[in-house]
Amino acid sequence: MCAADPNWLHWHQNPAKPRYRPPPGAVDAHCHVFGPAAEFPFAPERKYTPCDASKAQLFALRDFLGFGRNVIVQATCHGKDNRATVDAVKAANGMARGVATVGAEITERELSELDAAGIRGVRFNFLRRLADFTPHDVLRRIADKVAPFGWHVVVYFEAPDLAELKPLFSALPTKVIVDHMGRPDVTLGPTHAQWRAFVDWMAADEDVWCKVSCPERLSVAGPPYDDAVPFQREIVERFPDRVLWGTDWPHPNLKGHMVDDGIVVDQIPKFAGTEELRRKLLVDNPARLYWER
Ligand code: 0GY
Repeated sequence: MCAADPNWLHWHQNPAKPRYRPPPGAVDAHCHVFGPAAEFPFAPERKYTPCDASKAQLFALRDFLGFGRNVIVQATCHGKDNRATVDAVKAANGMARGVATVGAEITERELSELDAAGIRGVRFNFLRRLADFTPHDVLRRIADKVAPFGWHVVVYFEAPDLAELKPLFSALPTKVIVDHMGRPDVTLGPTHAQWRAFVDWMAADEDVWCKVSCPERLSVAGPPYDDAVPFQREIVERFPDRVLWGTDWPHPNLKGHMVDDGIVVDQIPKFAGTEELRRKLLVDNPARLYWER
């Protein structure tokens, strides 16, 4: 099954082999599996219907790009039904961890089962086109439930919404991992108050981590997405121990052009300029967050 919207592109079938070779054990810390719908139906409340993207296809991409591990993140099209994510994490034999989406009704027993399967966090989506916002008190109750498991909270929001959401996020009893740098408007440039507010928040709160991912969603210049690099570089250099990176495969909701996963891998050395920064970004940080407790 694939998107009904004719402008929505299928994920890249033939990505370039990256010239950059990630270090051994490198983690693609933001990717998804979609269905297959025949086995794992999409959520009735979803706001988009993606193309199937199976665990076998994800693992093949991982190997092709030179990565060793994945963090598979529940996407909104599967709602709170985490079966596809859990199935993929289990099938990876320790080479994947997962981030789930749950409601406040989740029980300790269900959380234990997810934990045993390899889930290490819960995700909340604050993009209006993707999901209905979780009320703040509900998010807080869920965070209180997952904190004893050593899990973290993953949040996806757009830059103009940070001011309103920041007090909620900073009061949580867990680490907070921000998807795609909080989606800055790159046309405003890295000196703009909106981006400074995000960097200042990271500087003030050591529990905030950031995925320097999705240049293809932020860029207006197009591939190889050089206009996103100053934003990625600033975060990697200032907060080298609190950054993650991911492909975002299979890139739901992309219109205009489909990203080539090889090109985003080749972008990594542009914003993580040393071996040490790249090792922290791709190996040490995700290993600490997802494989050690
Ligand atoms: C991403 C980005 C998007 C989709 C989702 O959960 C989702 O559906 O996060 C998007 O459309 O920007 O991280 O996959």
